[in-house]
Amino acid sequence: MPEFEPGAKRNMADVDRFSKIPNNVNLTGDKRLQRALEAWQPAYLEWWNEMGPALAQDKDVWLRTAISVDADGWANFDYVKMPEYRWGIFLAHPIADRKIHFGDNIGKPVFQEVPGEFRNMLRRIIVTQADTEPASVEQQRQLAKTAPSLLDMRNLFQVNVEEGRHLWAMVYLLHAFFGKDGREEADELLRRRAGDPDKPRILGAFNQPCHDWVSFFAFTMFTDRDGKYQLASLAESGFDPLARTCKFMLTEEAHHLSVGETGLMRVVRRTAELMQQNPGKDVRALGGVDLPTIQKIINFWYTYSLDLFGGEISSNTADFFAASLKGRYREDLRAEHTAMGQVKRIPVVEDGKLVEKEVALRNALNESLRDDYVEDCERAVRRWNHELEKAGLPDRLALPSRRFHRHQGEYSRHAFDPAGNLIDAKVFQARHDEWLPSEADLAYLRSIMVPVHEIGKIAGWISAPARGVDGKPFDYEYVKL
Ligand code: BYC
Ligand code: FE
Ligand code: FE
Repeated sequence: MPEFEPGAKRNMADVDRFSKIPNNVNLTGDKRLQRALEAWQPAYLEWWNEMGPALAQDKDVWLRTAISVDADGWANFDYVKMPEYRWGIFLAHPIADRKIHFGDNIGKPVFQEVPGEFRNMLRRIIVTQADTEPASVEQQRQLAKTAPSLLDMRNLFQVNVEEGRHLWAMVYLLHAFFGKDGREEADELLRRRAGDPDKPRILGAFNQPCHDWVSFFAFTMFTDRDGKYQLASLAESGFDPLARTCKFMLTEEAHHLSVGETGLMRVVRRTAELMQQNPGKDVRALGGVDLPTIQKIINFWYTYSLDLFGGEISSNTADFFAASLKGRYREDLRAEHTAMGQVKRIPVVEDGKLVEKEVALRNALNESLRDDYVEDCERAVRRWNHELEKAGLPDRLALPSRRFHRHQGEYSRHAFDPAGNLIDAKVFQARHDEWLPSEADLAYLRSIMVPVHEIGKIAGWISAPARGVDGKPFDYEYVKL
């Protein structure tokens, strides 16, 4: 279905690889926009140097850089020093005569400009999305210092430069379509800081510390995966520039998710190996990550990531959908695109008991998207459990209930155990360290995070990946330290 339409007016220039800002949005054809973005660029680089990776900024890294959105251009590998990475603005090719396919504007031509009545709503969505990108780079800033291998270090840097590019993707939209307040929002994106009590990032997960690699893998597995579902919903948008931007971001996002999912799998595999070879012995005494600790890290990042979908019952999400700005996951595959006259049953707490409440579907779209996400996470957990099974171990990992440890939505006002039973807040406090990483657990993880910088070597708490990057072997010099 997607077609390249050579005649269209806007955003149709070929890729400009060699100007200050590589792009396929014809920046040279819009001098004002080009000047505004070129003025933002030094501030971005300043932020990158201050808040980007704290190691190896001056070293050659085997990185992929997008130089076009076509099959032969989006994964161009070479040695690059991170500050010289070509952060560019790339939108997926437009689809000829694309029509809005959900919500109240269904059937109308897609918006190429921001409809006045939806301006604030749209800006809020874009700013919220944008804010997560630099936040994650800030959270991961120190991790290279303790990378378990050069390949892992390289993967971290790949994720970081691409999150930087995703920020560029959103800042382009703010500058191109939102005038003065868009430019102000773009500046603010470089001022907020993950975890800073005075100027925190917008969403909860992006203010949590991520100081060890098990947490990093859980972050890319669970938190980046929220990104996949949010971007997929925005890729359906009736605001065409947003849809096309998000569509191309998703191409890069797949790597982040695979770093997380296979990363956790490699940790589980190593733990299973240690348990199998040393029956009855304490995994920590062997320098590994014990299963209860892995489970607690999963519990922490999974639940903070569940929060990123917003409240179970949300009029915001109904408004976004009605305005045709944010669709559902794979809206195109659904039989019905108005979400009217339908309900979803959601368990809520009433008079101290869990009861099911019927909610108009449009108000329950955050929860619908969360359903798709939870299913995807369950698939990954089955894969990790397969490692335990192969090692002949009876232990299994599991996702906690979506009511457990929530800070947003219906369940945030109550306490639940990992099975989803309503419990007293005092019980939750008392059992906190059983269910979530304690200070001691995190200190233990940090203690085993010793850097391994030799080519082809791997830390003792994780197994080596099955494959290298870009067809290269594991023992390739992914970072020239
Ligand atoms: N933390 O109606 P509600 C990614 C606020 S990740 C703090 O329940 P709504 C990435 C909410 O803003 C993807 N506050 O929710 C991953 C609202 O505040 P106001 C990021 C929260 O609006 C890894 C209030 O609570 N993209 O790309 O339906 C690395 C009530 O809101 C949180 C997006 O998020 C929270 N977790 O939905 C790098 C997409 N949740 O207005 C990158 C854009 C809610 O009352 N964002 N609140 O002050 C959206 O579509 C929506 O804003 C949300 C919230 C889905 C986040
Ligand atoms: Fe991203
Ligand atoms: Fe990502």
